[in-house]
Amino acid sequence: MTRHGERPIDPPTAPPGAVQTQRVVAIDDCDLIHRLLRHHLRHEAIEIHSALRGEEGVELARELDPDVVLLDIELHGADGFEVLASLKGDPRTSEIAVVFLSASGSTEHRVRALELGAVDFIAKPFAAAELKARVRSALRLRALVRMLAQKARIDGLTGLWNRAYFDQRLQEEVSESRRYARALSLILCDLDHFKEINDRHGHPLGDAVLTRFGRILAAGRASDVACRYGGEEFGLILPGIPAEGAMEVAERLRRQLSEQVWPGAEGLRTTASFGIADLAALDGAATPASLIAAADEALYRAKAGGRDRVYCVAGPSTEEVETRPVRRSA
Ligand code: GH3
Ligand code: MG
Ligand code: MG
Ligand code: MG
Repeated sequence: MTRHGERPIDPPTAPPGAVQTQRVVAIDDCDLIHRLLRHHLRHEAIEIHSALRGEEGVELARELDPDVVLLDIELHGADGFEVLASLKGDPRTSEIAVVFLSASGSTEHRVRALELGAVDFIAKPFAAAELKARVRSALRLRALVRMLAQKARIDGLTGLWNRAYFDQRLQEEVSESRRYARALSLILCDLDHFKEINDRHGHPLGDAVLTRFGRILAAGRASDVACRYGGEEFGLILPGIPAEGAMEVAERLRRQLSEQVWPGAEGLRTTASFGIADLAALDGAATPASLIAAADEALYRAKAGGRDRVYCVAGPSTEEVETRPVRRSA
């Protein structure tokens, strides 16, 4: 599964230090060096891939997304500095930890390599122990950078994706859905009278309600993208799902939240209002902003209609629909 299947509350990146196979691409024009590297690193929990030419190494790095590149300076064709510039200049490979390998003891070379973004330098001929130690340190650094990048996209309270990720992801999903004429729906939801919950039962309980609702949102299909949009507002991006499907999803979420019980907070009922927009219901020039505006409009109507309900704004191809709790007569 690609990045698109990641769940924020079940991060794919193991914490630094955890045992998992990391990948190393070694780029050197000397076959003996490749054999030595494999020999010295044979007991490390890493996969090693080899390239004899710089261009080939860059291709391999794009394809394999390795954690570390071990890079010779003196290569036939593109030299190590050119290879480093290509890796750093491409967002797909710019975060790989690059360690230079070189027979040249030149200070100028080392300084230039570090300035261009390499993280370390190993002098040839290398001792097995130093090679291992430097490769491990580069792998640790890479794991930390991955973890920080992951944290920067996650909401600290609920563990859902945060607003920054929501914006980026919605942009990607809107352009992909338009390109491949695929369905895409957006659900925006807002907890009802949440200020009153905080005021009556205290902020810690308010936080617990946010967290519980976050769990409910995250329990859907792996391809759904559940985000905390801000405060007590949440967004659910549903790739491949048209309005009717989104209505079912939202209705299920609405019911689940309203059925929650809160021991110790007598009389508390938690509900939310839901607004749905379907990309296909917007005109040809649909953008992330117009999709959000349509879902927001629907959410406003759900609030105005009495809260604890799901509303979907009509478009050329969708009916205006609303679902609300079924009230049993006494
Ligand atoms: P409505 O039904 O119209 O949405 O009313 P509301 O009270 O939910 O809306 P309002 O915008 O007036 O209040 C939202 C409240 O959400 C106010 C704010 O203090 C609270 N809130 C936002 N973020 C957090 C948080 O992280 N934790 C807690 N406990 N409360 C939060
Ligand atoms: Mg060489
Ligand atoms: Mg609000
Ligand atoms: Mg609210």
